[in-house]
Amino acid sequence: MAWTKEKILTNIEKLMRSKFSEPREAFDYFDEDNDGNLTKIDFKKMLKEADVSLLIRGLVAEFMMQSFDTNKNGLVSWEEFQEAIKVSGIKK
Ligand SMILES: [Ca+2]
Ligand SMILES: [Ca+2]
Repeated sequence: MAWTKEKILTNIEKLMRSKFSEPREAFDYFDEDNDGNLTKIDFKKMLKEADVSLLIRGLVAEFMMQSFDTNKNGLVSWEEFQEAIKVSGIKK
């Protein structure tokens, strides 16, 4: 099975829909230390829960960090996360 960007987004969308009632809930769930930011490690966890293959998890997490983290501080804030969801077309 090929892991395209679309397939990964579809899996994440499915996870969001099945497990959380809104994006904020997902964000807070993966923000384990509650500092209001997601790290690359948090994204890896998200990808694990979205059943994305372990082989590409690190790569995809890196890609997500780079595209979500618009101010390039190495963290994804709630504002950046929200914006990324809007742009990617992932619905709650
Ligand atoms: Ca955090
Ligand atoms: Ca940031």
